[in-house]
Amino acid sequence: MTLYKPFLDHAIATLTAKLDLEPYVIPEGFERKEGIMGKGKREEAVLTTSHGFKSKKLRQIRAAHVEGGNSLQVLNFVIFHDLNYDLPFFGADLVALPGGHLIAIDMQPLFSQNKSYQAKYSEPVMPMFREYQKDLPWGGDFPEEAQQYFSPAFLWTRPSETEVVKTKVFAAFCDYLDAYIDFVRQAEKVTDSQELSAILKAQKSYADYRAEKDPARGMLTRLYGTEWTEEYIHGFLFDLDRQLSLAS
Ligand code: DBV
Repeated sequence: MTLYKPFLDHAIATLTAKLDLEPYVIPEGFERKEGIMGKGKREEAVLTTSHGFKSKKLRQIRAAHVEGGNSLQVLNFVIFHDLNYDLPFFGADLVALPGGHLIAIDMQPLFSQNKSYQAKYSEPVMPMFREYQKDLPWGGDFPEEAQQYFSPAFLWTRPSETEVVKTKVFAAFCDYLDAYIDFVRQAEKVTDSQELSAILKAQKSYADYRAEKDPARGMLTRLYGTEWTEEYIHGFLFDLDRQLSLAS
C-alpha cells in the first residue's frame, strides 16, 4: 500500500504542466533511504524518497515520501517561494499511522496578522475550504505556537477511514495546489526594500520553526539515526539558512 503515491504523482504532473520546472539538487544520500521499523513479527521495511524541483518564482518545491507498509505512510510536501515574492507557502503534511490519519493542508501565510495579506491570499480560498470542511472537520488540538504559521483556510483533520483520504483529501490536495499555482502565476516581483526584508524575515522564521519543531524528527531518528536526520532536516527539508549562507 502506498497511499500517497497518487498525491505525489499528481502534484509533480500538475506543476510540470503548469509551470516551467527545473530540478532542485538533492544532496547526496537523501534521494532514497531504506530503514526498518518495529521488531519481530511487526518488523516493516520503510523507504524514504525525496523529490525536488524549482521554477522562476519558486525557490524549492520539495517532497519527502515515506512508505512503510501498513505501519506508516507520509507525504510531506512544501513549496518555498523565491524571496522576491510575497506568496504564501504551500504546505501539506499527510500522515497515516496505525491509529488513523492526520492531514494538514494549507497556503501558509508570510504575514498571518495582516488584513490585506489575508484578503489577497486567504479569502479567495475560503469558499473551497468551507466546502471541504463539511467532510473534513477540524482535527482538534493544535500546537499553539504553530498557529501563526497557518491561514484561516487551514485544512486540519484526522479522518479514520482511508477511503476518505483517497477521495476527499485527494480532491482537496489537488484543489489547493491548483489555487496555489494560480497565485504563483499572478505573483509579481516585490521591489520595495522594506517589504523585501519583511519577506526574508518571515521566510526565515517559518523555515527555522519547522526545522526546529519537525514532528517527524523522532520517527526519522529511530529509522536512520541522528546524524542523517539532522542533515536531512537542515540540508534539504528546511534548507533556507544553508542556502542563504552559501549565497553570501
Ligand atoms: N512532518 C514534517 C515533515 C515530515 C512530517 C518534514 C518527513 O514537517 C511528518 C516527514 N508529521 C509527520 C509525522 C507526524 C506528523 C505530525 C510522521 C506524526 C508524528 C507522531 O505522531 O509521532 C503539522 N504534523 C504532525 C502534527 C502536526 C503536524 C500538528 C501532530 C504532531 C504534533 O502535535 O506536533 N505540519 C505540521 C506543522 C506544520 C506543518 C506543525 C507547520 C508549521 O506544516
